[in-house]
Amino acid sequence: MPMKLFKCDETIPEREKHIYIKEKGEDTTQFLPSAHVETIPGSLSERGCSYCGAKLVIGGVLKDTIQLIHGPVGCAYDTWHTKRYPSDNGNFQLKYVWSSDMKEQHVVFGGEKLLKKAMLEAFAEFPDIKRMMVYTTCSTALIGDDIKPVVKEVEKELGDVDIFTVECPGFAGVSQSKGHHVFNMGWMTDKVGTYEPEITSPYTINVIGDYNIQGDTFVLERYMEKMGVQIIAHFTGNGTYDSLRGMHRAQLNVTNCARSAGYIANELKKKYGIPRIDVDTWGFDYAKEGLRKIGAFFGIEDRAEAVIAEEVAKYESKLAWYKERLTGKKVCIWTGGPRLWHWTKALEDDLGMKVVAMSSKFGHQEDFEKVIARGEEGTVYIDDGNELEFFEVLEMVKPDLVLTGPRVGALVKKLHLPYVNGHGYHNGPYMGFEGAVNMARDMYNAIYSPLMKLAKDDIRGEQNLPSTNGNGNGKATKEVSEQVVSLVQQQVKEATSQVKQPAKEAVQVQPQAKEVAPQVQKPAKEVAPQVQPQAKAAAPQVQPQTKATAPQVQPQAKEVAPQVQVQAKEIASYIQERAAEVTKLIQERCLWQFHSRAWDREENINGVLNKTAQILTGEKVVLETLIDRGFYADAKILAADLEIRFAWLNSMENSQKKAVLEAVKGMLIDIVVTKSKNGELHYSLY
Ligand code: CFM
Repeated sequence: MPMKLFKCDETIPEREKHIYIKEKGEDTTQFLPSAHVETIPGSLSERGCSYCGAKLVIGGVLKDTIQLIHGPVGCAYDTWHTKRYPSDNGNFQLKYVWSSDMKEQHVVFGGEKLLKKAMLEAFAEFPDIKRMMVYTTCSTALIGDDIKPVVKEVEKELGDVDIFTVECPGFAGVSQSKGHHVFNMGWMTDKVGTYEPEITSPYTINVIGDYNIQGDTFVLERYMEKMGVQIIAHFTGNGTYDSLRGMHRAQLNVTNCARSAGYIANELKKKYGIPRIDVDTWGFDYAKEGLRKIGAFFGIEDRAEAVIAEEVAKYESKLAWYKERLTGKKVCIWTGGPRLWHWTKALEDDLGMKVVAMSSKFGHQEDFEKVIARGEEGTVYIDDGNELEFFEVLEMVKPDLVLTGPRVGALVKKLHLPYVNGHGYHNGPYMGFEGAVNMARDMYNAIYSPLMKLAKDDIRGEQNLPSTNGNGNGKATKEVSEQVVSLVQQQVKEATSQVKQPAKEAVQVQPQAKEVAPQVQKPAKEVAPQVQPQAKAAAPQVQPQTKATAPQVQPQAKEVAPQVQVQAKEIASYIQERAAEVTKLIQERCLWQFHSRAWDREENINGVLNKTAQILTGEKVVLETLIDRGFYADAKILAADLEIRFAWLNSMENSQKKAVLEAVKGMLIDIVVTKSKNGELHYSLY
């Protein structure tokens, strides 16, 4: 019974569809939590509203744009500086927000005049700012205020301003996810292609779905600068309004948060033929992989390797220090959705931690496909979790740490469990190499801090200490405070004694730590002896069973002797077994198989695996279009990974390698398309 009904949900049994515990041998064709559907009445969801998804997550990040919220004042305040996305221009976006401050009279008589007045006032207050976003909210949408004509009037009157209208009231969808969608599609239709950016490098990209949480974007920008790659638009971390209007001029879309911004990446591919490469920007190994993909796309692998070598030399030993102390620690990840799949393997592979429970506020089934493919058996996967479920799951899995937001974090703290802010971070950035170390440091500090242990104790009772000095003002006497201090010191000593203090030299840079690119590491050859010698003779017979034999051997088929047919069967099952190994690896590591729609998944599976076959067999790889190069970049990383992990590959005939990859295609299409339980695969609209 892998779908699980928690005790606390007995009165809302529908919750069973949303909670899954992975068991051995299962994949997402058997079980996939229901997701991105209305919250069940009675379940205290922690989701945000759709307007919030557009304003707080995406639009509000821009550093040069007036954010005007047409509605009551709370809609503006509650989506203002609650998120920590700095910019390099003095944090304009964190300092200011505008509201039309709607009141009852406007609800009764209409708010359009009020909106126009507010827009003109806002531009007048900041005469240097010529860009604005106007958002509708529940109240203005319900009374039917017609925003666009007002926007046109203001644009006409002022002449030199550009305004984007976001019509996504709080009730537009089941969660903030709808706001992402509306913003993406609106920007694509209204604004992309209306501005020509200055091109300063032969290598141009958009970075899509990164919001500069505590400086993440700055880290990525530095890597790209070192590689000589120009970021045309960063959607939307540290971004400007006009740079996002020029997104059509990039050669590649590097997509991080596919949930909030996969839509615009897909539209740019459909309309302008710009390929999309998905990356995981958190985690040491993933950071290497992302840079290598961009390097491969542009043929500047050496530059990517140079950045990797420099960063690894700086941060590897620090990460190792934390790994030693975090290995085996159990962690929960309870955030929006994508960070579940971005982080689970990164924490396990980089730091040896064990991810025991994951909860997604608003992820779609696509996000669960990704996270379940990457996640461990026995891990609990929850969609749209409620507070009582959180308490129950903590009891079940007994984690050492929870990565979640401050609201749920406060609940967790009441149980004297440490939490680290998985949304806005404790002390970021968390992206890239330095970010992986920062994140490890915050988790280490949280887990090993004595505070949570101390919080459980009532030291007054234990030590029989008076709590006041008798004057009724609640001040402890000097003597008493000294006793308290020494008691706390004692407990701190006990709590930390199990951990060695970080030796200074341990966190210093070890320049000798060398980073070897995967393609350079030549694995020892290991032949599958009983099969290999038969390979040549038997290869043709594989054809009818696997649809997968290299075409050039077909003409010999008739000449094969009967006993060879038996051998061929063995070969075929050998191929199938190897294909299953490769499929498992791809399921865990590759994001291209999980794009939002069936056609896109099939296109990627065929495109990447065809190129992988060409690379592995030494054939010429045709790179005519940008889309070809996109497939090639993903294929190159995969081919290198396969060669390292699967020694049998190096001893195979080319025709067999092709047969394996053909079989992999079939298996993947089965899992992520034909048998997929993802209800959105065939939606025509993104
Ligand atoms: Fe993307 Fe985000 Fe996230 Fe998100 Fe978010 Fe966020 Fe998140 Mo909080 S865009 S989906 S709507 S990665 S705010 S920066 S951390 S829930 S998992």
